[in-house]
Amino acid sequence: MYPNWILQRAYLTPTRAALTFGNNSWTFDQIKEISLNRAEQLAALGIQHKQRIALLGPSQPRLIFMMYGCMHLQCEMVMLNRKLSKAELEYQIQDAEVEVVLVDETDVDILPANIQKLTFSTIEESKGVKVDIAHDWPVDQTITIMYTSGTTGFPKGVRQTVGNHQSSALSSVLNIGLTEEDVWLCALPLFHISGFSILVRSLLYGNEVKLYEKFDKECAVQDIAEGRVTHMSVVAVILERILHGLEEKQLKASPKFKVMLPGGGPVPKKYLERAHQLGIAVCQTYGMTETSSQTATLSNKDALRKLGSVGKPLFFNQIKIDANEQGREGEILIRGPHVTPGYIGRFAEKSPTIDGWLHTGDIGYLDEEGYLYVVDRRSDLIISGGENIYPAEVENVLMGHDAIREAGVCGIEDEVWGQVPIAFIVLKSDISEEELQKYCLEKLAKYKIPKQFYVVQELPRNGSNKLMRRKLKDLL
Ligand code: S0N
Ligand code: AMP
Ligand code: MG
Ligand code: MG
Ligand code: MG
Repeated sequence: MYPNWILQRAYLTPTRAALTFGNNSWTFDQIKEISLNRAEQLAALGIQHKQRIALLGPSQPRLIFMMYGCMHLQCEMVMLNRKLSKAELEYQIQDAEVEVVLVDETDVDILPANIQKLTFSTIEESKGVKVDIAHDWPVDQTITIMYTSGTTGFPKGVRQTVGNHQSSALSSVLNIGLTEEDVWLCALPLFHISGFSILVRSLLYGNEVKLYEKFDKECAVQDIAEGRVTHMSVVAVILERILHGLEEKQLKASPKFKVMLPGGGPVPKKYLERAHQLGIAVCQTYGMTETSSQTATLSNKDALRKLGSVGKPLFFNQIKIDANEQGREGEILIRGPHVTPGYIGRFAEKSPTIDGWLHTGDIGYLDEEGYLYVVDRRSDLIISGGENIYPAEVENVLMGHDAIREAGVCGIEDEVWGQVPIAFIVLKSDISEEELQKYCLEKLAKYKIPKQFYVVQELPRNGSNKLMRRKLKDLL
């Protein structure tokens, strides 16, 4: 058993700053009080101990208080991505067998109409009832469930347990270090593990989180240049915007700024070099939903010597490469206490590991000193601005249209987003680009909609009629 993180942190350091949002701040004790109140209010509205619920809302303190209220009730929290279409949200809500979605008023219209909802205001304004709050949590208790796309085209709900989050946070600090004076800037979505893991680290170490509702270039540049924050997690697009902002204003990072943690996809070497020129200590990291964030991270000391590497595995973790005899490159396999015990819903029976090793589908190699390089992403995964797009998912949607006989989707390089999807379609009957766009908007998150549609006579297929996605680009 492990202590309820919220109660334990408030007990250890009640008066320490926990959270800042705009001009408002909360101590750990205040957060405990508010979240206990939420737990009582949720219970009064019929939310049961250990019930699986879903959450949807912008990154504001009230979302965090709601999540912590759920955590006191030991609920399993399905974290919904605000960028998804109604159809995609409906799939996740049904797959997770969630009965009720706790939703911020502003996001009610994002949800399908037929879903049972409780708005944050309803909860915040209700009168609570006394509930038993667990002071200890079992290591295998599921805290969060996050959906990540799959090669089959159906997103999988990944369990992230007490043990997964804790070992992730612990190995993170063993590597990059953290003190009680540190302030971690959280501008990544809380529904992704990149954002949520910042909260877990804060509860475990007692450091402050500065929360942004969404990434804001001007504010981030000021916070970094003036030393108001010490750590920040970013994806490549965000890193570039910050670098640009600093360069534009001829500013440098404050010496108080300690670590920039870019991950979630490849980071162009140019960005890393520019960051160093601006005095930013960058530690490139490799991690995923299935590992509750970082698995390997490059130390700043090695940042230039090992430019492009994602570093060595963190203390509790092991990485090995499933390479064939010819070369040192192969699939990256991961083992450790941060690896998910499994999926929920339609993939519940599918084990994420084989003999304890998570098969990532990413291709990489370890150099002679044991540093990991990621050379190619999982199977056909497209990463646009840190958001994942599986071609199969988009293809399934396209082929669902009556006018489309076949569809093939792949990624192309993009200056802004790293990569964007494009589609090749074989038509059954005519369809306008406009109609196609409208249809896609109903079914897919905006970032998943192909930037270009190319009508072709046939798609490249192999002898067994399987689509050869890697050959799609040759059709251009
Ligand atoms: C990059 C972000 C901030 C862009 O969003 P922005 O600028 O706020 O855009 P909007 O105002 O919302 O929309 C404007 C237009 O741009 C389109 N758009 C938005 N996002 C994308 C996108 N990603 N790709 C393509 N287009 C996009 C909108 O549709 C809109 O279009 P129009 O104008 O036509 O309406 C935002 O995308 C963002 O926050 N991205 C990051 C998401 C993220 O956190 N990804 C990481 C997920 N991976 C993990 O969690 C595992 C790895 C991990 O844990 C980690 C990752 C990073 C750092 C550290 C760690 C760690 O291990 O700790
Ligand atoms: P997600 O499913 O959103 O958690 O995305 C995780 C995936 O992002 C990994 O499996 C990799 O394909 C990719 N990824 C994460 N970090 C890096 C990195 N530093 N370099 C290259 N790819 C990365
Ligand atoms: Mg994923
Ligand atoms: Mg991603
Ligand atoms: Mg069809």
